[in-house]
Amino acid sequence: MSPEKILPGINSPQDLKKLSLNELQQLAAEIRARIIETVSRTGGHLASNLGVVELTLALHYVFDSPRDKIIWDVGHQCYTHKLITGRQKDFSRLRQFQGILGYPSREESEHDVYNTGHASTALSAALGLAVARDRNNENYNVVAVVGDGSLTGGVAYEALNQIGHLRERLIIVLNYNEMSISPNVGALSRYLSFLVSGQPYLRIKEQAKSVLRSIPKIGWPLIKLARAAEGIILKTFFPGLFFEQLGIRYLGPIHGHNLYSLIEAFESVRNHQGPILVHCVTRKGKGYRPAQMNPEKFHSAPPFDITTGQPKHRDERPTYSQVFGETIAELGRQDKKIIAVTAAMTDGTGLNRFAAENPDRFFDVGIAEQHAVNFAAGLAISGLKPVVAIYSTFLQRAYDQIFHEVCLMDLPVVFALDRAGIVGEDGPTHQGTNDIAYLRHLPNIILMAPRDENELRHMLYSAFQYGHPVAIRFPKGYGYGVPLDKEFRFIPPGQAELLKSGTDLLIAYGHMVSIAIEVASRLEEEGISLAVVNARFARPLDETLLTQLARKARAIFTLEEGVLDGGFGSAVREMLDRHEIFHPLFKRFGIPPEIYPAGQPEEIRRLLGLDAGSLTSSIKEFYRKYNLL
Ligand SMILES: Cc1ncc(C[n+]2csc(CCOP(=O)(O)OP(=O)(O)O)c2C)c(N)n1
Repeated sequence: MSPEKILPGINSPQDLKKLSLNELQQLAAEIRARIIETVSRTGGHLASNLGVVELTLALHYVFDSPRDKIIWDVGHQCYTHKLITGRQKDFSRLRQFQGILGYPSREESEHDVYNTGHASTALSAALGLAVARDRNNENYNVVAVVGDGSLTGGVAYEALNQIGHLRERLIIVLNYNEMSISPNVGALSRYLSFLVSGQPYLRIKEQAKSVLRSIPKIGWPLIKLARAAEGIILKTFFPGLFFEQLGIRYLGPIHGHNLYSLIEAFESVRNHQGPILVHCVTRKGKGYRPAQMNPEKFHSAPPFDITTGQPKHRDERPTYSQVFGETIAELGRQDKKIIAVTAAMTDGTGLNRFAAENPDRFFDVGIAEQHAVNFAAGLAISGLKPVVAIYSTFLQRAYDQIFHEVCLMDLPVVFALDRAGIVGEDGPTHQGTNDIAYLRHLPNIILMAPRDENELRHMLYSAFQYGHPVAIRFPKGYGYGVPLDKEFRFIPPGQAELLKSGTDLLIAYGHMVSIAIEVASRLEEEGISLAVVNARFARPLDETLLTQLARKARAIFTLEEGVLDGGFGSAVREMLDRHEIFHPLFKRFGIPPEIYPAGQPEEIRRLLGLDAGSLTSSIKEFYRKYNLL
């Protein structure tokens, strides 16, 4: 007979505290099963979440949330936390429209202290909370849980720098699994695995022995010297020295799936005065073989078959990332100066092929978008041709580097902005809707967006020839399955494409072009005639074509999957103003700057009125309102 289920009775972390160690272990198994079952339907961050089940239970067993504050870095590993903090019922609607988010959300629960989604923020936030606690004469623990991948982000070091300086009471739980999304990179990662390997202890012994052996036994002064030497060696090789030297106590490494060890470790640091780091070693995908064997694929998985681990839906069409990846590999074969740079997203951006073919021309810099851009500037100034592939939302991190290091010097760096526009299930932190607005005003930059995956190829080919900074934005997910031209075609900067003639004007940017064509053809049946332009560029705009069409039009509509304020439509409006074309009626369709939820991209487009049906109705309504029919 199977034992009674424990999870249904866990409504808050308080309920954990009544459980025995055996019961906690059973609970961990139930939680794993629940996460696997749910994510197999909804998609989500499976491997990371399976890796922190015991760690999360131990934290909530020892600490007293919400009085004690637990902050999750990135937040993609918060599923166990959500399940035991009163959200079991809603968990089946994880990452769904009007369901619960896959990241911490203050709006959802008092146990979610800090909203996250982007990496490396937990340490700074935790320090802020710790300082505020002390200023307010309060007494609780602040715990930041950060992965070794997120520890590659520069802001984490800015935080460590101040944490070691202020020495506030603060607990850092380092979730070490040797993985970012891909295997973790960099010197610090190497250092952490050195700590885990047990080598520090061996080295201490060996080095101490050899130094002592080399000192002759000639009286106390030399023995003292020997002790001092041993001390130096102990300091040099003492585990966690890096953190210790910064003023942060180090405890570890701790077995991150052993509840007893975890609870003991957390108990022992609970009352520590000052900052302390607990180094826990976990395994991504723990408890589900396909995820354990392939944590990269299961970092963020689409819905999958539990038995086989294979994705449920297969599509013959390539994704934009795949087309980007194949194209950059092809261009890389032709031009050996092309260098690809990614910030911990080799797989996501489709750069695997390029990386495999050109290991010496590929750089994964870690979760370090600012550094990636700065590094690329250095490459470009020396005559190489860097392409920096980063998701639209994460490139926000590097705004000043794009301005100061690339655009001001007019360096030919190509930015490939994947996941631009609505990304769907990951929700507010991941929507790639700001890039047009945050790039459009920067000096020298060329902004482009392909109407389909075939045009992406030509744009990428052209971008390397412009000799200026270029950003190409393209959406998440599948292309249209259009045939891909073998020969590359050069697109001159600022050259738009008139796709259909008409009385009035609909100008679309990027993948919204296909929706524009559909809208125009639906409206044609209603007696509304719209010329349709594939703008291709948000900067420079095709001023010749657009002003020529605008002068004849009674109404102009712009369509983009980006934030309206400062976006593509604004660029067109400003350009018409410069040409003193004031008379046509003008309406922009895009995204208002409010936060909007997670869900399928189609659901969000409908919500925002950006699907073909809603746009057709809105334009018809506009014609009625202004008597254009
Ligand atoms: C600024 C930023 N860049 C990139 C990402 C994409 N991303 C999400 S999780 C992740 C890896 C995090 O690794 P780690 O912190 O070790 O957590 P793990 O998944 O291994 O538990 C990356 C690169 C992000 N969330 N934020």
